[in-house]
Amino acid sequence: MRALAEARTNIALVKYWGKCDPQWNLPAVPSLSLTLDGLTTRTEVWLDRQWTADSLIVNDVALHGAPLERASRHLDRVLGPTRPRARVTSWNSFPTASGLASSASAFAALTVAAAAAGGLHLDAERLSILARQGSGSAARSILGGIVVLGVGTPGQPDSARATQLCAPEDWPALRLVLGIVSEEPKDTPSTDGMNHTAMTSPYYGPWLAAAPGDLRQAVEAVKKRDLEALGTVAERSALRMHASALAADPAVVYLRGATVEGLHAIRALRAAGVPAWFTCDAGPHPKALTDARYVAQVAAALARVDGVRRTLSAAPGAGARLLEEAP
Ligand code: 2P0
Repeated sequence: MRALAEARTNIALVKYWGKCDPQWNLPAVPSLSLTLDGLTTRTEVWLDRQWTADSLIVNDVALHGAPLERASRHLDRVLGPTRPRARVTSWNSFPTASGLASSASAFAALTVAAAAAGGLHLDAERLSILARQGSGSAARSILGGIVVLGVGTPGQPDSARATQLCAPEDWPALRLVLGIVSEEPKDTPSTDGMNHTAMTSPYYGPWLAAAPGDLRQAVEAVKKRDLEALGTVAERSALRMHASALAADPAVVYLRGATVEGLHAIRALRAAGVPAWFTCDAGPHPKALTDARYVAQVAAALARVDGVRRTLSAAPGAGARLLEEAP
């Protein structure tokens, strides 16, 4: 059996940073994200009982070691330990080395393709729970538009899944502008960064305490389609996440000069009347939440920042979907 699926990456506006149960990959804080149109992973899963090992090809390069093991563990999770071996072939519509090839679109597409190839017809709730165990942010890429991922209950693998708050067509003018800083892989993978923050940062407790309030305000803002209120929470949540990481021992520092200059450029735009709010993930790229009418201005401001190599902009995108199924 063979199946092809696609999923888009997503950027959190209220950040997920920390797990309450690492074994089941359950988040310690709720998060809210925007699924991004145009930043797509397509993944084909081919299952055959005659094969003796799994293989993984990403953008025409065969991967071995840790990435292959992580994909194999995810296939076991979706299809059970007695499953046939798989050939997984994946393509990103955006450069893998840009630091945007997040695990979100990868594990969302892999979950949908693996389930279909195994003849399982799973609903979005089940797909999101499975995708989350591959990577927390992947739970959110199962759905389109603006998505909420809840907090988990330790020991209960089904306790955290994503739900859609706003479909892409319900806020079509929303945009995320991304300033691409470096094409280097990051030093600290997000899983390690958040676990180290949880173990050593004196600011991790305050981060956990502030997150539910940030989520509540973001949900209210989305319901009212209030860009200013949503942007305000998004910028605050991103900076609080980085503050907790910066206070770890030793510090987890994803920010680069261009990231901080990007933040100042976005704030300067705002002071001049342009609606734009900063966010940044476990990497150096400054990103801005804005409205379609201001994309050119925001992209130009980010492009002027020293160290920003180019910019991308994305509208709200659709959730993961199955493209083909074949015997
Ligand atoms: C987010 N990030 O909410 C946060 C903000 C990065 C910074 O979710 O350990 O790769 O696989 O569950 O999903 C990146 O973390 O972590 C992430 P795991 P994941 O988007």
